[in-house]
Amino acid sequence: MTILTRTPLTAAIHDLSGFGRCSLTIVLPVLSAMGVQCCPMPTACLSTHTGGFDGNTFLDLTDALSGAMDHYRRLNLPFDAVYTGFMGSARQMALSADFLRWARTGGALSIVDPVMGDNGRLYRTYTPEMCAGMAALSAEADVIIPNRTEAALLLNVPYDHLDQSEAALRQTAEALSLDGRRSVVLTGVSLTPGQTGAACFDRDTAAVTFVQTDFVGRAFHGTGDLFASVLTGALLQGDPLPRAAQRAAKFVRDCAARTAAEDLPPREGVDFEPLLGRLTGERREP
Ligand code: PXL
Repeated sequence: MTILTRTPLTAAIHDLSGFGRCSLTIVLPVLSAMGVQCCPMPTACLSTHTGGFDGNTFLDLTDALSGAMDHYRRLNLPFDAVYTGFMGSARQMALSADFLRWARTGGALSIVDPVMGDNGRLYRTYTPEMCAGMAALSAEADVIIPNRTEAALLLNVPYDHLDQSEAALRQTAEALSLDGRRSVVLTGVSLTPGQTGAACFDRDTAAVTFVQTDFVGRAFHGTGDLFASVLTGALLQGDPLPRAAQRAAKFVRDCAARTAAEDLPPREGVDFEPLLGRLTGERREP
């Protein structure tokens, strides 16, 4: 007789951007491929993401999001995780923090990608009030997945002050853990030229480990969302944090290498769809 494991259920609070591969257009297919049921809770609906396309439409969905949260609480949906990303307004962050608190009482893991900016700059729609809201939301998380720009914002230090030495990165990951209360996966970390990856503080072991892969030579939009989505799927499959980060780094590297070889425009994101099958095959059955 085959013993079936229950399909894990995660809420995914991110924007829906039609073209450009980011947020929900990455989160949904990746989690589905990894055997996780994804309940999308869109924060905003855009024609494209805001990085590299002019004139995108932006429909704020705060009221609809609030209604969806109320509905799911009334249904008492048994979320195994709540995974948040790009937010459209400061109010959404406060609503999401409430929702995370509720889901955690039922045992859900809270995973916050504190999406605010990249390469030392804020994304176009982010305000200082929203950055404060993101820090408050991150305080509710079991796991945060900041890039170095977001780490600087969360720690309230200038981006230029974040050192890339191993000792400094170790310290940054630990500082972001709020005295060991939350796990941290700091992305965009390069220990040696030509390499990229993450520094992971695992609250279960209190250890910092590094994952590194070769850097394909070009930065593409949406790699942070792809990394965080694979990491979330792997955690829900039961992987320890360092292994989940390793799998995420490898998948992003493979997709970026393919996209670079095809010479596709960076603003269109990474061409991950043809490689999704690699994630499907990795589900461990009991
Ligand atoms: O990938 C981060 C992201 C998500 N969603 C939207 C964005 C961005 C980055 O620019 O604009 C709408």
